Amino acid sequence: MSHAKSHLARLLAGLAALAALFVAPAAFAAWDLNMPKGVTELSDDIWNLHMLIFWVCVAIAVVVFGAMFYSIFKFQKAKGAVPGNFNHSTTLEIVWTAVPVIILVAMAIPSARMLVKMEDTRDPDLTVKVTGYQWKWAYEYLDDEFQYFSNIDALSNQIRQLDSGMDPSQHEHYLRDVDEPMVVPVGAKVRVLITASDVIHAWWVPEIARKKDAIPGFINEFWFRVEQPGVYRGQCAELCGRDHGFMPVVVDARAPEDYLEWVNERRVLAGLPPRPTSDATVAAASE
Ligand SMILES: [Cu+2]
Repeated sequence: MSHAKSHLARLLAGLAALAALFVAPAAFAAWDLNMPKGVTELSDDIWNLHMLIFWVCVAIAVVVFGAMFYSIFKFQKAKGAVPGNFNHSTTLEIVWTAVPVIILVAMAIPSARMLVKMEDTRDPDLTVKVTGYQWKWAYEYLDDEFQYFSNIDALSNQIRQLDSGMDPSQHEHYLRDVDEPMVVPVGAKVRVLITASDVIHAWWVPEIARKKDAIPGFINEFWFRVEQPGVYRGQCAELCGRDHGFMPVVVDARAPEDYLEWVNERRVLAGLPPRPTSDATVAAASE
C-alpha cells in the first residue's frame, strides 16, 4: 500500500513540475514553444494572425472534443442509453455545413488581407538587389550605386575545414556570421529584388519573417521594415549545392543616421561622392 502511495506521490510531483513549466513565462521563453515574434512590421502582423487562427482552432477543438467526450460518458449503453432511430436531419446538415463555412470565411478575410500587404512592394524607402551565388550573396544598393559580396566569416570558415582541430563552440555565431552583412535603416521600407546567378538559392531570415527564392533568370521581390536595431541571422534555405550550409544571411539594422554614415563610407569606397544629409530615405525612415 505504502509502495503504491509513494508511486502516486512521485507521479503527482512530476505532473506538478510539468504544469509549472507550462505556467512559468520563463519556461515558455526557454522552450520556444511558440513561433518567434520577430522584429519587423510584417513579422508582428504574421504573429498576430497566427495567434488569432490558433485560438480559433483551440475554440473549435474545445467544442468538438467537449461534445464528443460528453456524449461518450453521458450516453453509455451501460447507463441505459438507447440509440435514436432517425437517419437524417436536414437542420443538422445545414448547421454543420454553414458553421464551418462561416468560420473559414472569417479566417480567410484577415489572411487574404495579410497576403496582399506582404506582396505590396510599392513606395519603398530603398531598394536592394540581392543575388545568390554558390556560395555567397551580393547586395547591390540600387539607389546608392554600390554593391558588395557577403561571404561566410573567416573564423567559421576556418573551423568548418576538415581536420581544422577547432571547436565550433569557440564561435558564438558559428556558420551564422558573414564578413559583410546587409545593412538597412530601422523604420525604412526596404524593397528587395532577388535573383541568382547559378542555381536556386533562398534568402531567409526568420526574425524578419521573409523567405524568398533566388532563381536564375527571374527577379522575385519582397519587402520588410525592421522595427528594432540589431543583427538578425538566417541562412540560404534552398539546397543549392555542396556548400549550401555555408552561406549565411546577416541583416544589420541600424539607426538612420548610422545607416547614412555607412552608405557614405560605401559610396566613397565605390568612388562616389557622399550623399547630401537632407536625404529623403533617412528622413522618411526617422519619421
Ligand atoms: Cu544557396
